[in-house]
Amino acid sequence: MTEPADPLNAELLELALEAATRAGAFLRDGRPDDLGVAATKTSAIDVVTEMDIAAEKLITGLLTDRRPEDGLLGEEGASVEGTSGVEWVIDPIDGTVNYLYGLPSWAISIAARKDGETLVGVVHAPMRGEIFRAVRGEGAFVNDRRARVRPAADQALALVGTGFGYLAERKLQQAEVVRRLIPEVRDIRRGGSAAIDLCDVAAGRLDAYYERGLNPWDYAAGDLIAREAGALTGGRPGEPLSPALAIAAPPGLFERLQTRLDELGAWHD
Ligand code: LIP
Repeated sequence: MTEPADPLNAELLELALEAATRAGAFLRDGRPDDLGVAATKTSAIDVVTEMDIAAEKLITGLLTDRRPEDGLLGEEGASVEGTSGVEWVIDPIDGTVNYLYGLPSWAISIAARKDGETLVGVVHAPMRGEIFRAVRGEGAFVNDRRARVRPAADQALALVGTGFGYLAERKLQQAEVVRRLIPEVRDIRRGGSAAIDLCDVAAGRLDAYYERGLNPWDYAAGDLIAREAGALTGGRPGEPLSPALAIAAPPGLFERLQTRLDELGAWHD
């Protein structure tokens, strides 16, 4: 693996990789057979396990030990204003419900941002034995192979990933969007981890992905990885990828899908 050109990016990437791999081993090898729900958030199905909380502590502990001046934003409560300008955006388990049920599609997502720009992104999917990584301007990789998006497919031939929220009202609208879209594409896939879905676009395993209602920790790393692999990412036409709407696809397909999703109301509940 070639060293990133910028020494700061090299340090941030090395730290993100170390934290993600250590958390991945802990989560893969230490998952209790009787794992249960430790708490819920926006609804009874928006769950947190003891392993989410412990993994975030492991990651933030390592990052703070090495770079105490950095800011932290984590799904399970890490929130530190830093003084260095660098902020870590952490999802200790993206795909928590999959992890809770013992399904393999979950990941650790760690991104480093400076002045609002994502410099480094790492997504580690331990049950797949895969680490996706990207440094801004230096391409995206899955393990040691370069990741590239698939050539833009016609929308009718596109395999499209998506996901659903935790509130019934939002899920109703999301289901209506899928009902209208599914006859217009090859098929739909719902993997349960936005970070992995974005990386699968980067690796050419999905033609496109979209979802409404993500949090920054779900997409910060995967967005950079997808863009560095050749995807366009964004929200409504002219808007950046955000919790309102996240879309990722190769140029050519991205614009058509973005227009269609806007017509179908994928951006609102
Ligand atoms: C998950 C996202 C996924 C979405 C799920 C959930 P979490 O994040 O990665 O795309 O469909 O509802 O929000 O909660 O497992 O970190």
